[in-house]
Amino acid sequence: MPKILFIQPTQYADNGKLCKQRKINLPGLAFPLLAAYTPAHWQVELLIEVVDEINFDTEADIVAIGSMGHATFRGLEIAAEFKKRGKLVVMGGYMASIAYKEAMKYVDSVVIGDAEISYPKMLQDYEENGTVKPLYNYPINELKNLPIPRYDLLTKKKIGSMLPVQAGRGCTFTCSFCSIACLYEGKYLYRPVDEVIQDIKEVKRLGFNRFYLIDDNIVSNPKYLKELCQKIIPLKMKWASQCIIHLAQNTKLLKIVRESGCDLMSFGVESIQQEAIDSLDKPWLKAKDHEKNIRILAKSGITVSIEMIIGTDFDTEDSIRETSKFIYKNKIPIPRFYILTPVPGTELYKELAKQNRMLTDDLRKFDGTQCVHIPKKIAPEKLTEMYWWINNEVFSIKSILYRVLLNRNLWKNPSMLIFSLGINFHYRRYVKKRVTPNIF
Ligand code: B12
Ligand code: SF4
Repeated sequence: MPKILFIQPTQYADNGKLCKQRKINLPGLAFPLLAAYTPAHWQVELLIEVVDEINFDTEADIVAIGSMGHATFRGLEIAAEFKKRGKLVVMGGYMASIAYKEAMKYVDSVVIGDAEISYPKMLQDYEENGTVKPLYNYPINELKNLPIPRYDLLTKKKIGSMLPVQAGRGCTFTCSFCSIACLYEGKYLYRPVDEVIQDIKEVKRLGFNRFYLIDDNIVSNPKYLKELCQKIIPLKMKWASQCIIHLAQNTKLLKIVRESGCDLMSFGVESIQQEAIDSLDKPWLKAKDHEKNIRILAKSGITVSIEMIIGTDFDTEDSIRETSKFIYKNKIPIPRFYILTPVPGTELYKELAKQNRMLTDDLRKFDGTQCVHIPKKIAPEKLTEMYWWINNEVFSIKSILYRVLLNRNLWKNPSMLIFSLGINFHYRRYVKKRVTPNIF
């Protein structure tokens, strides 16, 4: 019986050690989904390195490695070790897709983007010829008839309280810094509502009352979201996702989103300065509306998680201090920051490279915690210093207590209050270790 070993690598911390956790709260869906596409006569194993140890003496015929952000470098190390042992190694996921020419130097095969067509073709090639092609690139044009993911591969592990379910893939917007925009170029595909519901029912059957709806902007199609929510309501589940903050402005949609059990959403508000937002090709996002939108969402009962970028050409030491005040004043329960990182392949990278403003090509440094370009109004070293400053500031005990414990909206939902406290202290620990407060 042939065997495939899927590996989701972890990343390195500043001290050179691998990031490990007791459990994973938000597992990715790629491998459980690919496992469901694997013919029944194949044996499948999944290792998620943040909780599992890698067995380099595996009897697997193919080792398939994921590439999310800077964890890719650990992935390449793992690939090298398996190659040394004569294994056939393949790679897929965002980073390998965007930088496929680089990835192809290290592995036997790279799958670019969606793998629904490519992956079965690759296994077939292996069975017929004992080997695979160096590159598979078969984009899909619809997201229909996906099999139910092999959730059993996740439930065997130490995972938290939710499982992932996919609604859409890609995004209708094309923000200059975004890997989704780079890969999907404005394409947004969504699954038929009933297929999404089928997966949610499976999650429920497995004993979970919460799921994470994977979609880069779940309000892209309000009609679709409304129908989906209407069908989620009878299932009595809780869910989280991410979307543009404009959800706050659609009262009817927000109401049904809440009724369907959504209690946590992540919003990319990027910056408190409009010029900075405009410079990221996101002019439809209005900084002047941030506070009002956050208030509406928080009052509706949604726990607001926001993502912000520092290091645009409009950032200064002062603007970063103002950003910290903005988080505090608006009692944002779950804030996250990244240094503007021009990932090769994105419009932002092309622009900065053309202007000779890239400081390094060492992709190991592209982890969102180090400045790798030359911003106009702040020195790169100062920006990196301010990144850790703002994280230390917002994840200080004083700020956590004020934003979370003294947050009246969170007290209406004690489980989200406890969840938010837990996440904040978790991020605080990561910041102390100088690791991006994200993996959880
Ligand atoms: C869930 C998630 C997480 C989870 C789980 C991570 C994990 N390791 O599994 C958490 C919260 C921990 C996380 C952390 C991070 N994430 Co994340 N995450 C996501 C999210 C929201 C969903 C991923 C998912 O399950 N998608 C559903 C599956 C079905 O789609 P897919 O992953 O694209 O997989 C398909 C294909 O790409 C392909 N495929 C994928 N992998 C492989 C591997 C092989 C071998 C093959 C053949 C095919 C293949 O097959 C699938 C079916 O077609 C995505 C956004 C997104 N839209 O995907 C971001 C995203 C992937 N994350 C991203 C980033 C940057 C990170 C972090 C680096 C953030 C940070 N600075 O810390 C960390 C890295 C953590 C780590 N060590 O791996 C970026 C990736 C950008 C890039 N250039 O690589 C994304 C795209 C978000 C974004 N908008 O920028 N993440
Ligand atoms: S709206 Fe979000 S997911 Fe869509 S392109 Fe912009 S940053 Fe990326």
